[in-house]
Amino acid sequence: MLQVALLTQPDRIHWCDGSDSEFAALTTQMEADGTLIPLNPQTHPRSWLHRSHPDDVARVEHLTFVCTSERDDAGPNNHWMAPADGHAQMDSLFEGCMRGRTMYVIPYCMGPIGSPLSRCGVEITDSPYVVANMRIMTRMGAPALARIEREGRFVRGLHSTGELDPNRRFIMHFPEELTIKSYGSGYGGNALLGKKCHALRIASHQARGEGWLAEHMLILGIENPQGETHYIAAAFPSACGKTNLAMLIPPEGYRRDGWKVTTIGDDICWMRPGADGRLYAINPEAGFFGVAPGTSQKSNPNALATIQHDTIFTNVGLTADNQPWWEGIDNGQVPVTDWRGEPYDPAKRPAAHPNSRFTVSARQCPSWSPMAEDAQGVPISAIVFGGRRASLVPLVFEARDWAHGVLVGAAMGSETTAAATGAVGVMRRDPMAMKPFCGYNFADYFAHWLSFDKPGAKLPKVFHVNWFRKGDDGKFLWPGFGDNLRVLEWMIERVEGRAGAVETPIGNLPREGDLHIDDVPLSDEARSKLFGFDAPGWRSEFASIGEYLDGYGARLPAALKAVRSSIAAQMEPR
Ligand code: GTP
Ligand code: SPV
Ligand code: MN
Repeated sequence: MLQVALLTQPDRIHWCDGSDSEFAALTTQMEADGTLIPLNPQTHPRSWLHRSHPDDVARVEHLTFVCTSERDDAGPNNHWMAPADGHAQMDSLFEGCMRGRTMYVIPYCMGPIGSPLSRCGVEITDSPYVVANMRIMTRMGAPALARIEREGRFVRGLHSTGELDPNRRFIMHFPEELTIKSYGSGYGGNALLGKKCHALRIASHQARGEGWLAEHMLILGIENPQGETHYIAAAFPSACGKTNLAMLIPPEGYRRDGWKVTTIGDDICWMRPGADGRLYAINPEAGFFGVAPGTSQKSNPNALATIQHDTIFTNVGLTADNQPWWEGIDNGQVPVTDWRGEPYDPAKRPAAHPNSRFTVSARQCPSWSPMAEDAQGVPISAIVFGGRRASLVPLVFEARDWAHGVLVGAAMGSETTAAATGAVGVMRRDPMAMKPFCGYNFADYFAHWLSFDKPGAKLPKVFHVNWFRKGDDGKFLWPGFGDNLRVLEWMIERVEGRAGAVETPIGNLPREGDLHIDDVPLSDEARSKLFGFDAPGWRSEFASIGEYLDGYGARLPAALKAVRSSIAAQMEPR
């Protein structure tokens, strides 16, 4: 701490206690300097709009580094720098950067304070916006500090918004030292270091050594009419539907029959085997940093209810009476000001940035589960992988066993979104939705996943879904959102050994009759594409998966290669 202050030269140091009064003082100060714009107090009490710098609106994968002593330990999936060079580069940026500013010291805990699965960290930052967001997203303040003092081990994070110059911006990780240095961005995953930097990149590295998993997954509970609850963890890439699925409201008939969905987490999942051999999961976060565009009473009523008060909105538009607005909100209102603070002109830009977000406490969510505070975590019955695939990939299929499930995750592909800077809509491999977040070599990561299959293990079943299959007209073929429960129901029935399926080389697919979709209007094209297996298409997909995996060279586990080759061989025309 002292060293950091000597390097960065702040005028003041503030130790964050996480209290209400501290939060109130910070927001008042940010209202005064324009960092936060208060929203309409009648419609959105204690809520604000923050406009970020227009060049600082998303994660920057090309400026994100994993600095391990051996280059190969970071792997082809990460940008790498030698730790000494990384530190030198970052420290020269940090030199004197907090002059005239306040340095905030944020002790935080990722996960319930009393859980053995939780881990702590301290983020030092010069951004009061980061402090306010970390207060919502983590267990921040005195109880975290007490745990840190007891344990002595914590992740060290240093952050400065710097000049917000994209040419002087780096997000650097030193997993061997449990250290993060982030400079030049104030945005979400670049700056709230507890989130992607700690809970995924550093934690995944730590988890490998300690026998657990840190994943980019939502966690939800499904209670059936018999009152039995199954927990499901699902990995979808950024802006591909985790928040929406985690807060799913069952279709009407299901509600009438007594189905309930509860939310444990919407972005990150830490899992480890329990004494009974099952995987137990916690959500290390305490809030949601969710995508605003597309959130409506129709698509995600739970999210909309959650963000009616005590919410920070970043980069959304405004109505004439200071209500937040985004594309797809569909509430009959109109924006007058866009996310850059200029008069709204649809010819110029959308009102809300496509990666605009809300930060809100998870406790405000109507579907929030008390089990999210459970120190032992929840037992996972099924793991779901999925991406945005306009073509080829059916609605759902089931992996035959754990090793096949690991291949299904490793082979994931998805079209890129606005959550990271760069082109949108380009298909890329995003294994387990962790391409931007795995803090070590993917080859070792796949081996780590495979290692969970050992005597005594009672592993979840693994599935793959695609809510984003399009028809010849370019429109989504599956209604998605609440109707996704129909697919989750099939998974649970498969877990319980009740539902039927057809075997194909890529895994087990439901027949149309295995899903309750009688009241879902689906065209013949939709039915054949959502439930069909396109052999020639998958043959070339498997060739492409093979080429991708070959990029990991000799480190790639032989068992994974063997699963891929055997499926590819089954698909060869005879
Ligand atoms: P991160 O917070 O970036 O990790 O993303 P996320 O996976 O939580 O994404 P989120 O749930 O916010 O999804 C964002 C986008 O996916 C929005 O454009 C949604 O409208 C769209 N989306 C979510 N679920 C569905 C679905 O079932 N069908 C379709 N067609 N779109 C969906
Ligand atoms: C993502 O991009 O996957 C997010 C948002 O969840 S951020 O916190 O910016 O990483
Ligand atoms: Mn995410």
